Amino acid sequence: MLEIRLSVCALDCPDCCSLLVSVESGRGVKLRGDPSHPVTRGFLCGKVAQYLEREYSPERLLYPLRRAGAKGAGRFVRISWDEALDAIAARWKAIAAEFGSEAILPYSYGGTMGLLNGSGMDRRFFHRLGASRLDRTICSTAGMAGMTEALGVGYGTEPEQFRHARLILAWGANILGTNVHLWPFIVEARRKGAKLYVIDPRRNRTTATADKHFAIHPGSDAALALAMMHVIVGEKLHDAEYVARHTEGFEALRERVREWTPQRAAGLTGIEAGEIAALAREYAGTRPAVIRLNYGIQRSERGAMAVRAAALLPALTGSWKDVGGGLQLSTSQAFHLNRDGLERADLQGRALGREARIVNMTELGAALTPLRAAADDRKRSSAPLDPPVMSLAVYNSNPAAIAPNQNAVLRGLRREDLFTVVLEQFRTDTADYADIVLPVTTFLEHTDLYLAYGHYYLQLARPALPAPGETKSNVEIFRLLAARMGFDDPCFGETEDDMIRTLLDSPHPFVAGISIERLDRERSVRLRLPEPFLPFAAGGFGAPDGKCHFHAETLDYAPPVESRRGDPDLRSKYPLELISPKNDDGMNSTFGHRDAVDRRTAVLQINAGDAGARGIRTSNRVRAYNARGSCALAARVDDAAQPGVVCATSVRWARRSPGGRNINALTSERLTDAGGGATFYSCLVQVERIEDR
Ligand SMILES: Nc1nc2c(c(=O)[nH]1)N[C@H]1C(S)=C(S)[C@@H](COP(=O)(O)OP(=O)(O)OC[C@H]3O[C@@H](n4cnc5c(=O)[nH]c(N)nc54)[C@H](O)[C@@H]3O)O[C@H]1N2
Ligand SMILES: Nc1nc2c(c(=O)[nH]1)N[C@H]1C(S)=C(S)[C@@H](COP(=O)(O)OP(=O)(O)OC[C@H]3O[C@@H](n4cnc5c(=O)[nH]c(N)nc54)[C@H](O)[C@@H]3O)O[C@H]1N2
Ligand code: SF4
Ligand SMILES: [Mo]
Repeated sequence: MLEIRLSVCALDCPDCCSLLVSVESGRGVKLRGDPSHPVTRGFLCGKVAQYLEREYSPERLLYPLRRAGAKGAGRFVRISWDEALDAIAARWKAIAAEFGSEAILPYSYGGTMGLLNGSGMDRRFFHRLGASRLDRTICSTAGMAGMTEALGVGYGTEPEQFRHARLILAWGANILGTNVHLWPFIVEARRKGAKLYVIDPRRNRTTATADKHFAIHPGSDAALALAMMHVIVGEKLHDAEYVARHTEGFEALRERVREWTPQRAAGLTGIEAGEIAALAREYAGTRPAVIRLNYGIQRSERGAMAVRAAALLPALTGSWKDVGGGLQLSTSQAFHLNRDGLERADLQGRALGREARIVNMTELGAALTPLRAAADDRKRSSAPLDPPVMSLAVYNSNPAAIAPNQNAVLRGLRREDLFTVVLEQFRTDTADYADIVLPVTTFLEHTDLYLAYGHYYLQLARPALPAPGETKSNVEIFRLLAARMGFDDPCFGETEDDMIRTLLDSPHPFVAGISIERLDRERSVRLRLPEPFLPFAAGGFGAPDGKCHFHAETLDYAPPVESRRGDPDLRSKYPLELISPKNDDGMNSTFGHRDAVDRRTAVLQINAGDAGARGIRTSNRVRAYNARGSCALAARVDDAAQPGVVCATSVRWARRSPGGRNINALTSERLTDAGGGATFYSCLVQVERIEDR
């Protein structure tokens, strides 16, 4: 008998699709996008259309495992849940007694966007334990810092309005690869004559279809935005009325951007001055004009400033007034749910009598190798940790593959005195280093509530498929661990539905009228926002006075240390700028077990001139390297990467790469200008051909 069940895609993607799961005798046979969902509109991306391959993969982890070989060797024996939970509880009690509970560090990120399994029972558990807190900076905190500085809040234009735009700027945004459900709205706009311009250092599927591609130097976007402001203000193309009513600090801004001539920006961005001026005029002169920023713009050392400067543009032109205008980086902060009630940070007080220390996840390598890190001369956000990290609890993440400075991370994970627990679906690079592996359910198998970061619909998913083997959800595992640790606070006895009710218990008008009963009926519910939603048409910015503050005194740009205009000593040794953007068929490292994904992430794109100078031809094996490490790849010589830039789409499973190192052996733990973010795309390397013997 064929039955259609509803679900929600939990992957770390702005689209947060609504799914239809065809189920036959308890087994999933097909996944489709829900045609009735206003953003999903009946289709899925290629990688999730095939998700049932992953769901039923023979590589799924089905039973708890205990390590039976050297760390990293990947040899394990099956144990029972009781043995696994008892072993973990006993070890954590011993570590807490000897070193203090902050010697235990949770490490999680985007495996699931579900609130309960992503930041629910786990947070309660680690707060009550008094573990170190993790600053989750690996992806978006630089951009969020920039947005917040500019707008005071972190949300913007809804995707449905892109169909009304006449000019669309995709800025560090590979829409066809990473945000494909925005695309139909862009197609609709272009059918009515809209133009799509893309600002991106490399050619990709999105630039290939665009009306114009501005091949900017990595990490120089703030200079471009400042020069656009120079033209807009200098030529009085701004919306004087909007600026007067809804912004603060315009006179100082006018002074500030005076020096940011297109000529000056041209030298920094690689985009000709005439092109910059024309772009600024067209942006200010076209209504509506909308900007899609994505996180690609903020993975550089100047990432926060890049987002901040770009986010000021629509306030200058008054574009926020237009249906189909404005800007979107994320929509997530409009979901004013009761996260405090879900996460229960107050439980730290029970454990420690204070808040626990914070460890930045981007600096995991340094956190796990404190002595080595202290010997490093580079500037760090914190001193070596005391107490040291003696246990790492990894879930929803694969740090051995995705974290920067991989050699430091792996050195840390190999420490015999580090007790590592990994909750996983697959035997990832990180699972190979675990002392205990716990098998978890997929999003098709558990209940969760989902906000989105690319639209304004809140969604509920119930299990669509049975959980295989002995898998359990993160929520259930942390509930069981709480019992083992003797935590008797009532919140550890809550059901998933209790937790959802807590989340919905919020006084904010955006979530008014949304109950779990309504979610069970409708599954996808629009936040209570006007249609169309124009967040800043009449001010309403996050600052107390409701205005957009230019703060011109701190608005500026200097090239990243690791860039073509950065540190001369580094540049002379490592003259190429490496970017490692998302693979269109992947999801960070989640589909690393697929051969097709592995092949695509094994390639280094290099410009013909740079390749020629090194005797490199397509298909040659090459080594990219710098002082942090090296990574072997297959060269592809073309002009997709501009001169001076090399590009490897990410993230390959390190285990499948020669030498067990992927591209993150090259990337650094240096942090962004604000927000403490990762700087994956500010990375200088040298490339050489590997001679065949
Ligand atoms: N298919 C697929 N989809 C995904 C993911 C995936 O791995 N694969 N990952 C998900 C996640 S975690 C995230 S955060 C989002 C990210 O979504 P995006 O931000 O769209 O993805 P990125 O590939 O990081 O960057 C987008 C583009 O920015 C360009 N870029 C790199 N450096 C710069 C720069 O300095 N300036 C400018 N202007 N552009 C630059 C890259 O070449 C890339 O084409 O995608 C999500 N969706
Ligand atoms: N070089 C380079 N490195 C990067 C990036 C880049 O562009 N270039 N991108 C960075 C960015 S933007 C991000 S967001 C990070 C992403 O880094 P991560 O958040 O670590 O993402 P994934 O690599 O997809 O790993 C997620 C893991 O969670 C597991 N998982 C899924 N659902 C569940 C669940 O319910 N429970 C548990 N316990 N596990 C689950 C999956 O099996 C998968 O192994 O990578 C960063 N690293
Ligand atoms: S990864 Fe993104 S586009 Fe693909 S199904 Fe999931 S939410 Fe939709
Ligand atoms: Mo991300």
